Amino acid sequence: MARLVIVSNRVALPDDRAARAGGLAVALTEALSRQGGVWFGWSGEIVEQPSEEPRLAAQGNVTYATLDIAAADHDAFYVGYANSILWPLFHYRLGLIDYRQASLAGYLAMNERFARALLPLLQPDDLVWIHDYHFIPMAAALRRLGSTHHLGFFLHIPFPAPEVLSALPDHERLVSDLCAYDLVGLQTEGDVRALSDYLTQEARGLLHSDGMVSAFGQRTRVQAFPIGIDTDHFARLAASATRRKDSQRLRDSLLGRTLMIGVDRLDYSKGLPKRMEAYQELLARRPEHRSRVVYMQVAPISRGEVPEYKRLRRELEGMAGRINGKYAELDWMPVRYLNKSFARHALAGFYRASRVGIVTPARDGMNLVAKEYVAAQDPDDPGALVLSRFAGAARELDAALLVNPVDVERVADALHAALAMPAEERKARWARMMAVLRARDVAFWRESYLAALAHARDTGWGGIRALLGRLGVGGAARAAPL
Ligand code: GDG
Repeated sequence: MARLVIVSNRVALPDDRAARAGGLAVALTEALSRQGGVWFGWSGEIVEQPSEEPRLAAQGNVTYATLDIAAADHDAFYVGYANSILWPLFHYRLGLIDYRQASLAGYLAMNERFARALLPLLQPDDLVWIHDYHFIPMAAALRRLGSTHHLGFFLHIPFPAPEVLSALPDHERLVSDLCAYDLVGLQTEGDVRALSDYLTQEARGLLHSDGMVSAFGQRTRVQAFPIGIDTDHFARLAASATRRKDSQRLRDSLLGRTLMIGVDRLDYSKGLPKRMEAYQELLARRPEHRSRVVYMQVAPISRGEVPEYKRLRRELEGMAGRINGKYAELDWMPVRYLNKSFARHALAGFYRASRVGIVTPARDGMNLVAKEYVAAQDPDDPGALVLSRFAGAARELDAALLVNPVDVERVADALHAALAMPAEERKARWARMMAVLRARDVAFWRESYLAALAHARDTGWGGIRALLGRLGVGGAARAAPL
């Protein structure tokens, strides 16, 4: 079995319990310990003089390799290009893009630096799986250094339509770099369509009947792999969490009222202001819910250094305050707004205690919260999910109440419908969603991706490149005709 090398911005180090608790981290750690390999990425540290050599830590057959970065590089690469240009662009928020050429230069330079540090750690037959928008140019950087490895990429966020993507200066370069991978994994068929449309319309590429795409003088496979969660484990966690202190404390505090829950990183893609508006609309139009429901929004602060996130935080504090100011009673607070994170088991218990899960992002690659909410429910008395049609998860969870999050009146109607939904309907919808989540859990996602990557190495251009690599003529591989 080939060794596995994972590259991601943050590495779930063995001593970081919080980072290792999430379903994705667990799934990747499992594959690493089965196949042996390396997890490589940023240490999370910003230092004055970062070393070019990664810091290594080993646990069993897995090596964790991390690089520190300098403050200026962090500003250009992470805050600047990744989170102030690519994140808003890929989430269709063109107005929020803060484009600077220095950010692009910093992004490319960091990818080169990470590629240079990674290459000496690689063995010829490794499967290299690179994650997310921070590292789109990593394969191209590795190839320039002579790598003939089989390189796979997975994008966790949406892939934008060609008209949106082409608003990015240097978009051709970004997509050309993406084509240096042997396999490009995206969340949904819609994302695959968007990238394929770009390649054929903007880059005069060709789609082949075997699912391969050729463009920019390269050949790659583009395929959808909707990410899942560890469904059965999360369901067990939620069932056992009901006996834990946090869940009991929450239930006691409700005094018999019905709980609705939202759990999101504090991010403008998650549609939080519109969600608050919809809740306010529900209270305004349906007075029967006043004093009877509580909306709890867990929103841990993220990317606090990006100005747009600071603005969003102030906006939400104002909105929650206004709703509470207008509707609160002596013994009832309509919104509980919590800018903090909770342990995973506590969260599982909160989902289970909630009659309604509200997941209304403006755009989301997948949205794991929607899946976790469903998995956490009591099969005998499940809650109802209100879900944005713009979350990747809406493709699989079509038994949820699907909404357009900008249409606050209809979202308010959907919240009402969820609160009023008879038990039989809740059970039927839940059973349909749970069947999908069981069949397509995170292990299924990981195994399908790795099988496709291994296949890409054995067939097509990937196989030829590997052969050239073994013969020691790797550097020439990229220039060969298709
Ligand atoms: C990106 C894409 C895609 C949240 N608050 C707490 C907490 N969380 C956990 C949730 C969930 C995860 O964070 C969030 O995942 P999402 O999928 O909802 O969103 P992003 O962070 O934006 O993730 C997204 C995902 O990548 C995977 O491909 O689905 O579309 O944007 O697991 O439970 N966890 C704990 N405490 C909290 O307070 N422990």
